[in-house]
Amino acid sequence: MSAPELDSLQGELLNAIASAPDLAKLEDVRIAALGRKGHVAALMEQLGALSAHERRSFGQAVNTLKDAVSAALEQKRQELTQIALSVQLAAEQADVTLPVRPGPLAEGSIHPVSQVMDEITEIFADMGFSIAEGPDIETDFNNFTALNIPPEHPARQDHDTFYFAERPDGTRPVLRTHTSPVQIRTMLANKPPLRVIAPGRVYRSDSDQTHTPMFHQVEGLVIDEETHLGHLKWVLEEFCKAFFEIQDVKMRFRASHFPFTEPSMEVDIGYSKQGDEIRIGEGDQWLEILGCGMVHPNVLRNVELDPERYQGFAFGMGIDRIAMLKYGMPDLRAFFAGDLCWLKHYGFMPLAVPTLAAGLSS
Ligand code: 2NL
Repeated sequence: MSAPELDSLQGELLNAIASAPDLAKLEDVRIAALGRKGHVAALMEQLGALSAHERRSFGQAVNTLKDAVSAALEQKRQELTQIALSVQLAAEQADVTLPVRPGPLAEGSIHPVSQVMDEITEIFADMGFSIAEGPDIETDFNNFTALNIPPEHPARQDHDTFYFAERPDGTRPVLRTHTSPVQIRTMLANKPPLRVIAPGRVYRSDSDQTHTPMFHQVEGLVIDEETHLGHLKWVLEEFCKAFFEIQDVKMRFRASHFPFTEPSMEVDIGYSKQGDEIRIGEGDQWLEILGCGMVHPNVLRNVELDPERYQGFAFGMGIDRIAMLKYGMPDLRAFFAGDLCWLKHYGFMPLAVPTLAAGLSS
């Protein structure tokens, strides 16, 4: 190949490099020029047929061409890389002002009853209570007899309680009508001092606008040698302030009657209503939220505790009702209807676990 031919080949190659539209096309040009079967390799093969003198000058000329092409290729490669990066950056631009997509976590939510149960256990755990659980199916002794509920008591009647068929040994299991049997089990299995709460499902044969046959309750129990009614009032006041997330709470303790406590009280909380909004803790209207009292000596005897030595208090409240109150849910029956719209609206974020430090429901 003559010198002018080499010049024209170099011109062609440089043109091809200059007009390569992208990195892939540039790579094609590089292979055609510098590859194993490319132009430069073909020129090198011609060297062997030349005289020593010609070989030297031709070799130099081919090397010059090779260097020129290599340099042009490298420069073009850098140019195209830069362009490719700019195109990619423009295409992948993120608009940080767009709202965050909720993602899969938003598809499932915590039921308000579970949320309120978690809030309540957090508050009492902070006061040093342990959380106790027991079975939904109970013995007649744990659910009634131990609690000083006599055989002829109306609570035992078939139309209030879900009884199972009589067992061969003559016993008749029940779906627990309150979580008190959990505390009976606790007292039978542990020595005082005791400080427990028992949250869970309970069952009564009752179904109308304001009652469902399964509902949720939390009960508390403290047993030691000196706990008295003053402690009970303080614990309940602290609970109400923490639960309703208010500084001050107005409470009223009314004398009442339960077979398992003596004395017994029902507790009302003060509220006011402005339009549709209920304000807890102030105002001159009253709402009953729980029942409580000092544990009846007969209950202590039934779990082999000496009432001359041990005493304590107990309380019980309905979770569903106070959940309705705190989160403004008007219809109890929606709680157990499994309506996805309702759950989405009233449900809580799964990872926002209630803590006193972070705020129970923030
Ligand atoms: C209410 C009233 C109450 C208790 C529950 C209790 C448990 C034991 C011993 C004594 Cl083991 N008492 N529980 C005491 C007073 C009231 O619940 O209105 N619940 C919704």
